[in-house]
Amino acid sequence: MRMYKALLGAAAAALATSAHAAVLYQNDFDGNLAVHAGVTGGLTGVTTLTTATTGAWNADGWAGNVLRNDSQGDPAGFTTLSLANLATHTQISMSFIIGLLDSWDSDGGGGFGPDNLEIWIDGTQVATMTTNTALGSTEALAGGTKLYSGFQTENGSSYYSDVLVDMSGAPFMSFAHTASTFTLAIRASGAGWQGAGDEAWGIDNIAITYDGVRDTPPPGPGVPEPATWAMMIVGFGAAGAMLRRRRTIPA
Ligand SMILES: [Ca+2]
Ligand SMILES: [Ca+2]
Ligand SMILES: [Ca+2]
Repeated sequence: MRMYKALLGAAAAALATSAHAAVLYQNDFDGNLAVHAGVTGGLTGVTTLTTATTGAWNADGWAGNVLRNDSQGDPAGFTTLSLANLATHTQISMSFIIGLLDSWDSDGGGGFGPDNLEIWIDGTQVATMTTNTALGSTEALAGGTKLYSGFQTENGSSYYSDVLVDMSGAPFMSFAHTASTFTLAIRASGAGWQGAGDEAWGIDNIAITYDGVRDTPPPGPGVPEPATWAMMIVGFGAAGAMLRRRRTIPA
């Protein structure tokens, strides 16, 4: 009987994990905005948009409108995505492009650095980024992949390089999560942060998926997918063979 119970447990687990990823939140600032059914909330704080110049970076998804935060202070103002009433879920995966825009001074001296970008999830800072398009010698991209550096992607000037980073592969972008609320917050900080026309950061192509499933229609046994049926049949067959074998052993 223990074997049967184990197999039934495995079959139940297979059913539970057969849910497909759903879009929790998606925004390219060009009209493609999606929020999972029933989820409330959105962007707050600094939400100013500007337009990316036409160039090679457009192919990577830094295109059309991008959110640009050039607020001043140490720390500077947050751009925050706050979502509530998430469906029951266990996992969240994010992807977006970060732009470190204009003249970043990394760890530069003379009072112009450090310049930092902080990424926070649910009230905890998970990453710090910087680059040295002006002063200093440090570039730290928090596990993201540099897509482009060479022009200022908002005005086509080559005086300073904007650094565009695909964050999708960074380790903190996929994580276990079960709470019904979710917050992604990003801000600049550092004693040398000037903001305004000197340094800014931006974000585009936000895509956040999760394994959230609404309980409608009401939960029931459902119909297992073909792969699950195959696993159950193989499993029960193996258990039957084991029981038959056991019966043939002389007492
Ligand atoms: Ca865009
Ligand atoms: Ca600067
Ligand atoms: Ca600075």
